[in-house]
Formats: sequence, structure tokens, C-alpha cells
Amino acid sequence: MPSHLIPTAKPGGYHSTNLTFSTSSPYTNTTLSPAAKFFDDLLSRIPLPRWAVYAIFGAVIVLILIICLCICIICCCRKKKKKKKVKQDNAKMLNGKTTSALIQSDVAEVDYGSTKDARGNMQYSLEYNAALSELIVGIKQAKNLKAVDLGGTSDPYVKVYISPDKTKTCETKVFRATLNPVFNEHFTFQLSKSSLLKSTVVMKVFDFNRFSKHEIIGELRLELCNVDWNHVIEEWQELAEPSKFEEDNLGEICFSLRFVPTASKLTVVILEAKNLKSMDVGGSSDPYVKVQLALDKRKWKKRKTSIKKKSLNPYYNESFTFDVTFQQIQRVHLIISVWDHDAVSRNDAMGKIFLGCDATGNQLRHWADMLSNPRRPVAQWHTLLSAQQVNSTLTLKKKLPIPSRLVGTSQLKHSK
Ligand SMILES: [Ca+2]
Ligand SMILES: [Ca+2]
Repeated sequence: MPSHLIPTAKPGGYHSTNLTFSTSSPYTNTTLSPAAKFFDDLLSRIPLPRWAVYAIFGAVIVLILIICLCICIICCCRKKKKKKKVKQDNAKMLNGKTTSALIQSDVAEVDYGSTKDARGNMQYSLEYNAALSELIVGIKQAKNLKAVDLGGTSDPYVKVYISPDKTKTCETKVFRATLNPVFNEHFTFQLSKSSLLKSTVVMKVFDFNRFSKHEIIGELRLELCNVDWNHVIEEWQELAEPSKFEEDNLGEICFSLRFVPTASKLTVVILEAKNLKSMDVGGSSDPYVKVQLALDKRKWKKRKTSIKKKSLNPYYNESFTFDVTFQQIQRVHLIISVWDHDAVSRNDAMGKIFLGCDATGNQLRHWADMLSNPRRPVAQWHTLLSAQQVNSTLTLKKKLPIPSRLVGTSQLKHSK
């Protein structure tokens, strides 16, 4: 029977040694705190001599300290670099720049630095040499550009071209990791005096990326018919949101205008359009034309042509007559827009232009011709612009979402 007990006692015995081991400690270390007891237990369980355990602990603590120190050093270095860069950029701005630039840079730091959607400002120059038919566009510098890269910076460069011609596109050098690049580059474009008045200089600021698509930061569009060429132009301008469409491939529209002051009638005849943009899957569009009048920049009257199915060169010859007095005509804007009709989805804007006393270029010429030739219809072709571009120039857009109320108020205002 004792022989029977021995084997069963073995695991029990093993267990009992475990017990005695654990119970022995309270006896031997009655003065130790519970935490010290726990560590003492832990150390006794590790199958290594005590000195080796202490050595490993020591090494781990030293390693952690070294890592912490490294992180601190890296953080300090980054902050110093940032400060240095800001100082360098400021120094660049101070060296050899005009006083206007200095004043502007201070203003911009207060104004634009804090605003959320600011794209930055750019300084450019324009000069026209009539004898050589040369337009010289200078890209001077930019400041407070929008940071688009992960490190809170950008790699800016500028693309310059003349629209609608766009035969030559020039680019500045890329400036790495700065929001205040000083480009100081000049580009020459061959441009006759007659085409100068119909042209727009486009300056687009991009962020360079080696392995991904370059991102547009902002752009400037300057209609050259508005420029006073008696002086060399050098000025700062705030970068605008880039337009979604290029204005040179939206097509053209032809319409005639006739104003009869004695009868207070303005007649718009939408004749035809050509080279319109295809908006539908089959490579075509279903265009119709909206003829809209605004009085004092408020939506006033609106008419539409019929829809021409599947055509990029539609012919309408549709006439619309509005009651407009001689007093009103000075305050009227005529907005012509081409839309693609869609049976299932929302209709899309394909292009737009506006005419009126404060229109520019070709549009102003047509309007002036109409006014100086009363009772005679004057027809002209116009290049369509993007709706976005026209809306931003005309600044009607804020009042457009609530048309019914505004029509009422404008009529009320007018009847007074
Ligand atoms: Ca970049
Ligand atoms: Ca359609």
C-alpha cells in the first residue's frame, strides 16, 4: 500500500515543494513589503543568476533613456530648421524688393496667413513692346503659398501661357520646400497688337512632386484689354481658385442684339453655336441656350431656346424680345449660357458669357455696337468661357439661389 502511495504522492510532492517554496517566503521575508515580495518571487522564478537579471534590467533602462534622448534631439533640430527657413525667406524678401512688396508682405502675414482657404499671393510684371510685337511676362515672387505637401510646405513653380492662343507654355524653375519663392524670371510671347486685346495671360502655380501628379496651388488670369500699356505693370495679386475648364475648347456662339430705345425693346436672336463640348456618353450633347437679363446685378428675366438633340453645332435662329427702357439698359447685364439637356440627370453648363457696360473685350465691343446702332440688329461670334469664370467676374452668384424673391425685390425697387 505504501508502494501505491509513492507514485500518487509524486505529483503531490512536486506540488507541495511548490507550495513550500511559495509559503517559505512569507516566513523568511516577513519585513518585506508586498511589492518587494512580488519582485522577489518573480526573480526566483527566472532561471538565471540574480546578477544576470540585474544586468539585463540595467541595459534595458539605459536603452530606453538613449531612445528618449534621440527623440528630443530630433525635435529640437526640426524646430531650429523651421525658424532658420522663415528667417532666410524674410531676408530674401527684404533684399532688393520694392517698398510695395515690403508693405504687402506684412499685410499678408496678418491677413492671409490666418485665413483657411488662402492660396497665397504672387507678384508679376507685364510689358508690351509694340515695335517688336512682344509681350514680356515677369514672374517675380510669391508669398504665403498654400502648403500642399505633408511636411507643411510646397515645391512651387509657375506655368505661363497666353489664352486663347496657347501655342507656347513657359515654366519657371522649381523651388523646393518653400512657401515664399523668389522666381525673378521673364518670358516673351509674340503677340500682335490686335490679338493683345483679345488675350488673357494665365499664370498657374503648381506644386512639384517627383513621383505623383503635380498639384495646382492657384492661378491668376489677366485680361490684357484691361491693362494700361503706358507703364510697366508690376503688382501683387491674390491667387484664385483654378478654373475647372480651359476656356479655349468650350466652343463659340453667334447671336444678334437689337435695341430700340423709343419702343424700350431689346431683342436677342440666338443664331447658332459651333465646336461645343461633348457632355454625353456618345460624344455628343443636347444643347439649348439660356438668355438671361440681370438688372443692377440681380436676376431679372430669363428665356430659353429649344433643345437641339445630339449636336455640337446647333442652329437655332430663335428670337427673344425683352422690355428694357433706355434708363435701364445702362444697368443691364445680358448673360448667355449654353446647357446640355439630360433627361435623367441634372442639366450641365457647357459655357457662358456676359455682356453689359462693364463687360470686357469682345463682349463689350458687341454691347457698344448695339448701343451705337439703335434699331439695327448687330450679330457677332463669341468664345464661350467656363460658367465658373463668368460667375466669379460678374459676382451675381450670391443672389442666384433665391431668384423668385430677388426678381420681386428688383422689380419693386425699379417701380419706385
Ligand atoms: Ca511637392
Ligand atoms: Ca445630354
